[in-house]
Amino acid sequence: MTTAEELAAQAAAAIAERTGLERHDIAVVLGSGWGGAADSFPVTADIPYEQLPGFAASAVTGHSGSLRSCAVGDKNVLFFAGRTHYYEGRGVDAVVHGVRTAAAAGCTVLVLTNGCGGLNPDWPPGTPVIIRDHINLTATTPLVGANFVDMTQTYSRRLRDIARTVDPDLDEGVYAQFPGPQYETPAEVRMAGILGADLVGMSTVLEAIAARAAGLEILGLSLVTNAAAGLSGEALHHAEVLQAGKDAATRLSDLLSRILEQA
Ligand code: 8IG
Repeated sequence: MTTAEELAAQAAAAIAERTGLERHDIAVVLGSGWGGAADSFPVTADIPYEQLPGFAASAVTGHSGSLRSCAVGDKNVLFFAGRTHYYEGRGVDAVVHGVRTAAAAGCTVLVLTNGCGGLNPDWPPGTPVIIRDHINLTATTPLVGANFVDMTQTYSRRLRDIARTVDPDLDEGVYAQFPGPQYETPAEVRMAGILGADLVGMSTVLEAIAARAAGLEILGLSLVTNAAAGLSGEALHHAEVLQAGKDAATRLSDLLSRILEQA
């Protein structure tokens, strides 16, 4: 039996070998719309997921499936281009394997990005939002046993302040993870709003839980790619999600690079 931690240690060892770097400092998970945000940095290595223990090629259009090591200032940054989603049915360990690998590779800071639906009418598609807190609507967790992780400060005050220094226009919101893969009904979106959510998506929360368990400091950044179901009167399509990401690409990549320089 290989435990989840052992598998992450194997992946971290493979990363060290392929990059020639004993450790990395920051990990960034690139979600829908954020794929281009790593393109401005010098690449040390780009490793297809199939070549790393425990990783699988991504099934979703717009998620490419490789791990890139880049130099950002004096920091070594791991960019996970493509993530495993809970709805793929590979289990919660597969969903958080990248996070555990980042911790095993030495990272102390984790930037989780995603594309999501927005509940606030002030946030049209293409608006980046800082995640202030989250609601876990998946009815599961990557943690097993009496592991009572404190989630009071899941999303780091320090990193949120850096993000807002970089872009004072950024708002903050509460992100709720639904299991997916279907989008919400309008009634489910209203429910999420009543519960205190501003953003609805299918990622990030399970990863944030595993990251806090591993002691990582987290920054969460959402790109609102669509109004949540029922708010715009229109149906939701994955194509509009991809288009919103393309339209926002320059702003997102500027935002992310300036945050990483200070993180
Ligand atoms: I991009 O409206 C994207 N991902 N659950 N709802 C959920 N996930 C999403 C949405 C959305 N948009």
